[in-house]
Amino acid sequence: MNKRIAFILKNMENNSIGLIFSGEKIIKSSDQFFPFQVNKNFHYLTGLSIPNQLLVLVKTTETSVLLFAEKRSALKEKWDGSLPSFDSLLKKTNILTIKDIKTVDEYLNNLFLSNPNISNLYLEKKSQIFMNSFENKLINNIQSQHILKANHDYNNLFKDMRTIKEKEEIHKIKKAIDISNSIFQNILNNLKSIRGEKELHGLVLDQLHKNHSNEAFETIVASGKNALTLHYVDNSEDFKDNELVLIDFGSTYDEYNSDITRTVPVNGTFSERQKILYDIVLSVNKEIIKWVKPGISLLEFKEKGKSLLSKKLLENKLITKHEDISEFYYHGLGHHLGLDVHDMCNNEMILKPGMVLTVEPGIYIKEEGIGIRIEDDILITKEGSINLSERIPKERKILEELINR
Ligand SMILES: [Mn+2]
Repeated sequence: MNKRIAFILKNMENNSIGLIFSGEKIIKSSDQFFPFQVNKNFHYLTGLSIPNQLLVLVKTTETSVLLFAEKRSALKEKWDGSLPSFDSLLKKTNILTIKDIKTVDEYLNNLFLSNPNISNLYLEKKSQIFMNSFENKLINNIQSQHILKANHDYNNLFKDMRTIKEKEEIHKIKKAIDISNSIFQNILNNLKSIRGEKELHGLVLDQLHKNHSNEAFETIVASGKNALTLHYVDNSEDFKDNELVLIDFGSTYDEYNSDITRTVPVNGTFSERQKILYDIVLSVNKEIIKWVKPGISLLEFKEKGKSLLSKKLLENKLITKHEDISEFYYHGLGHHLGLDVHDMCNNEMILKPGMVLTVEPGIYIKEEGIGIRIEDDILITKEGSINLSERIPKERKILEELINR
């Protein structure tokens, strides 16, 4: 049994059953589906990214682990490609009991019949479950047919495990960051010939695909005043001379993500005003990375970003009192990064070695139509932190040099 599944089982109460679904394809329109996104908790335990599967964990006098999966079918294969055999699922997951998903109702009925003491149900509480989904139906059936005294939220167990990354996970995040680095170098090389946001977005997509990667989230290419909108994803405007363009982009590598933001002048040269503002954000980005270490709470981390930024804005007379910072900086300093871009975390947990966080201070000045954000991905270590995205250029002079080369 793998140690992640063992940890979950160990922390479940006796006489309990837990269900973790891999997820279903979501309909986009008519017979079209969105690209499948696996439930990351399911992937974390199984290493699989296949829809319509279910992991069942049972803890009575003994424990059992079962994987329910779709069986291969010749017809389905003609339309959707082949599914792995149960044998290969066994090899990949080390889960010894693999059953046809069609038999799950029968299995559960027998289980409850032969184990009348099972009274705890573990699920991942989700913000949204689709009413007609297989998942929803199965959960409703269990809840209506069996008396379960407690519904437990699995997320609490996953949060503790998933926030501390293992070596292999850090390796995958680094791989995703490497892809982001090569994309950004490409952007700099081509920036002067790119006409606008859409074309730049196209370059990001092209480079992602060349690297066998995908967008970790909808890429933000925001020039000029568009950078004031944090979730600007239209990416449809042409560049105007002397503008900055903010690019917030992420790559995926084997379900892990990177999340990087850089802000550069479209014509290759920062104006005097842009220089001042850029250097404020860059210095805060660097100071935070130098300062952050184990023992700091997530709240302290966020407050530090705010206080450093407001100090610099005061010095530069952009604001007259600390409280005004919220006019110019209106998002968090960073978040956990991993299988999800905004990775799950226990907000109460202090920073510990093995956590991966983003550091992304920014300033946004409405009157001047300028938004600047610089985001790196860091690993918390015993001594402090390592900037995993160190190699992605952010020094003003180096950016200008690379754009104008
Ligand atoms: Mn981010």
